[in-house]
Amino acid sequence: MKTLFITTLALGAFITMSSSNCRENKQAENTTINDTTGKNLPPVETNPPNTPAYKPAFAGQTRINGVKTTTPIETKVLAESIGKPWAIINLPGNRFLVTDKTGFMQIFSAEGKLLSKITGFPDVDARGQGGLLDVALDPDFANNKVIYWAYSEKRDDDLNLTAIARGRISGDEKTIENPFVIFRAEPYFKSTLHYGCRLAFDKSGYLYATVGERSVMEGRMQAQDLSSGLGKIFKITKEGKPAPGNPFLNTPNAKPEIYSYGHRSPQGLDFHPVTGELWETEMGPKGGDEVNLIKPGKDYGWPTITYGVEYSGKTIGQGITQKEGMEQPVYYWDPSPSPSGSAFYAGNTVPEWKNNFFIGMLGGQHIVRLVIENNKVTGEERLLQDMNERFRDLTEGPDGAIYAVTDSGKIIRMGKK
Ligand SMILES: [Ca+2]
Repeated sequence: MKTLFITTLALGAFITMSSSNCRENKQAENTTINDTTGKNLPPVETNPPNTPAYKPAFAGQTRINGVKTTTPIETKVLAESIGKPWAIINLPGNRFLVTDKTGFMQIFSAEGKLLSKITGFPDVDARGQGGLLDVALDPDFANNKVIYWAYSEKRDDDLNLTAIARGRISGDEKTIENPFVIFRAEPYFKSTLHYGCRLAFDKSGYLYATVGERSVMEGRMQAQDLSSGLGKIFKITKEGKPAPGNPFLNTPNAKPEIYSYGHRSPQGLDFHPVTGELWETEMGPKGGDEVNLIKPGKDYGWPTITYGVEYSGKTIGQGITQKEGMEQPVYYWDPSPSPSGSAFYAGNTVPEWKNNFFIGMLGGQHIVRLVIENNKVTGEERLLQDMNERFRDLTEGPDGAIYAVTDSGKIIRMGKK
């Protein structure tokens, strides 16, 4: 095991050092390899960047030192062929609630046994990246059985948008009762891409929701437009009204539900277990996937600034990565692993994971573990790379393991051996 590990390290260092890119060579020289602590390893990314001309705004903003979990970990496939899961969250009673993109939800035991299928949701537009997306429990769920979900809603004229609805799970846990839409991220658009939409409640009972810019040029430009609901993170009440204190309540023509703007395709959202701050993962263009620390009223730059380029290789806008008044990502990836659902690890079962940020990667086909100290990323690890799965979402279970769902329809548990 150890021999294999050192061989992997040596290979990684060789690939890094043999690259023609100066930035990478410098990092490799400064790296002290320590295989007993699992820290200070070479950066996990060894492929050349798409945009070598773009430099990070600060040290450690990309290609940070690698880390490796030293606690023995085991991985188990709990369920297969469950459908097209998009989100997994904890349910009371040591169970999981899993959404299915095609328009229903399922309840699973911690062992991966299907306990119930919940139907009766409003129709979803499941074309492309759309469908029944994220779900969140009402903070008083134990008493009221109310849930909130995000989905793509289609009109008769074929236009669609991201909508957020609420409803109650029936006593037999087979249907959704009294579903109704509390918020629509208007305008309606003709696109089947970049809906968002991740949901998260804060401790005060306000709901945050990410909405993408629909991947068409007109929508992209609206990410900077406060009168449009595209490319935004919203903060709303349980009734879908603007949260009190929202940053643009008094700005003429601005949507009062907006919390932050300038987002592209944000599919991960969670609160840091210690600081309570809101962290987001966002799919950027080619070479510009981001992790952001979300603050009220801030502009996260899309499409004005980005570390990525068009899929054709063409620069975006003026080809700039920084601008006064626009937030820098805490971390970015180039090439793009396409970050999806994410969760902080708040447990103690794997002590070295405490307060780390775990992110499911789609194109990258792994789970990333980011060590975060003082709001900076200080280490990165790739987990479950050998499974060849697109990891759509993940959550920390009550047993201190990570539970993930994949596009191939699996539920996977990764926890202490
Ligand atoms: Ca950004």
